[in-house]
Amino acid sequence: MQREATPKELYPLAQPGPMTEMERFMFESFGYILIEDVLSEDECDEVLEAAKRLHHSAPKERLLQLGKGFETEPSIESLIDHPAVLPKVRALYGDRFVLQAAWCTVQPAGSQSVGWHQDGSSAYEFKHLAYPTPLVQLRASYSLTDQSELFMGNMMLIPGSHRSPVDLPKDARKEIFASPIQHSIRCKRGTMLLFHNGVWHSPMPNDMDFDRYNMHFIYSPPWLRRSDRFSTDPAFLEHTTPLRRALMGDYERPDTPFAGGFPEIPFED
Ligand SMILES: O=C(O)CCC(=O)C(=O)O
Repeated sequence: MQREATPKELYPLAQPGPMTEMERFMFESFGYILIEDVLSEDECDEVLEAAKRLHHSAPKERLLQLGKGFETEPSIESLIDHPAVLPKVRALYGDRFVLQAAWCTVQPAGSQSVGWHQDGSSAYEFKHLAYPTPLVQLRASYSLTDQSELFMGNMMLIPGSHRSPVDLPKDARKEIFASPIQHSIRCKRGTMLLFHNGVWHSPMPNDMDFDRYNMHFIYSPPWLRRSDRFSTDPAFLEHTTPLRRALMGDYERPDTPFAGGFPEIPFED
């Protein structure tokens, strides 16, 4: 089984902004793309401080995800429509999508939560909808702490596995090195990873003496039920921008026929 770091030449590296034809090809082939340096050091510091505030009173034993931090933390709110990333989301979904969840995730120092999975709902898995598994949760993950070497809580993914008609074998799902074709992403903090819900993935153990933080934003078609909140805090809806308000998907009548309940999202272009 592969135990070496994935050579960086194999990474599907993309640039900030609109999705190029090559980036689209890479996303469709691997199910993920990476953009480096989306956040500056200062921006990472700011979002990291916010992440630590959110997790302040939570137990630090294993992987823990806390939702809707954007409601109270402006630096997290500002990532909802980051100009490096949002055009990619639009390229994949068109102009009708929502922020289905935003999870601030810690993998504490000296802990591990290896568990290979596809994203979605275990109540009714997306792979039962159709083959290949449709894109229903598009995850933009910002690394807030350094993951430039292995065993820093890195994301591991199996490129192309969103197109596999068979599951990752059960006996591999708790293995760090689950498959010879996995990618174990080594990235600087400030890197953004965008991936398809069907891609099998897992966090790597964090052997460091500091906690690993990632900030995840999950974009979905407008009819998918939100998973980090039943509804968005009215105070947040009041003070945020029109674009972010629309991306919350708190429609007054979402179920009217012919999409009548889904107002247009006020993109600037
Ligand atoms: O932050 C992480 O390590 C990723 C967590 C994860 O795999 C998930 O939420 O599906």
